[in-house]
Amino acid sequence: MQSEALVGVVMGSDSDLPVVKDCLAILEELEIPAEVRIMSAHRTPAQVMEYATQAEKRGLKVLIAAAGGAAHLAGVLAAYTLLPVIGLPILGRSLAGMDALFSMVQMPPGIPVATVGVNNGRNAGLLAAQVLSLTDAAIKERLLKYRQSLAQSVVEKDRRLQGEGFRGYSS
Ligand code: RP5
Repeated sequence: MQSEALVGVVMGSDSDLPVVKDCLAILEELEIPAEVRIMSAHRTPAQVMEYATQAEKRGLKVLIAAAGGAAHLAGVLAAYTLLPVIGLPILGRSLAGMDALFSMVQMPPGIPVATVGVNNGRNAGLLAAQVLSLTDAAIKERLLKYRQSLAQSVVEKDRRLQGEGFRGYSS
């Protein structure tokens, strides 16, 4: 089925949703159509394969894979598509998220996964937006405005710090 979405966000479990929400929120803020699915490299491997092999034909341009633990989701998606795959490692019940981080970032040569920090859903969305901005001037413009707003907030904090001093300043 053809998709309106440009970004396909896949998470290994609904327990990943609190982090994935940050990713979906920034995509929404940047007006980038995205779809979100629950699929597991371990529990529903056939669906993951089907999704990845159809993704490009359906019109998706970038995939984001969120998973925790022995997080193979991003790597398996990447194995079945030439679309760029962004890995979003989720902090699990042990090992401080290092298990998921290494599972994604340490892909063997040949099948890369562009991995963001543990639980950094916002960066996963932004990186997807930057990929899309290479061929979409409107998205690029919105990303530039986003960067300007980030800079502005630092400038305002500094101004407040200078006025209130470090003892009076509350972050
Ligand atoms: C991974 O296992 C999921 O991405 C999730 O982060 C983790 C735990 O899944 P649940 O047991 O909460 O469903 O596949």
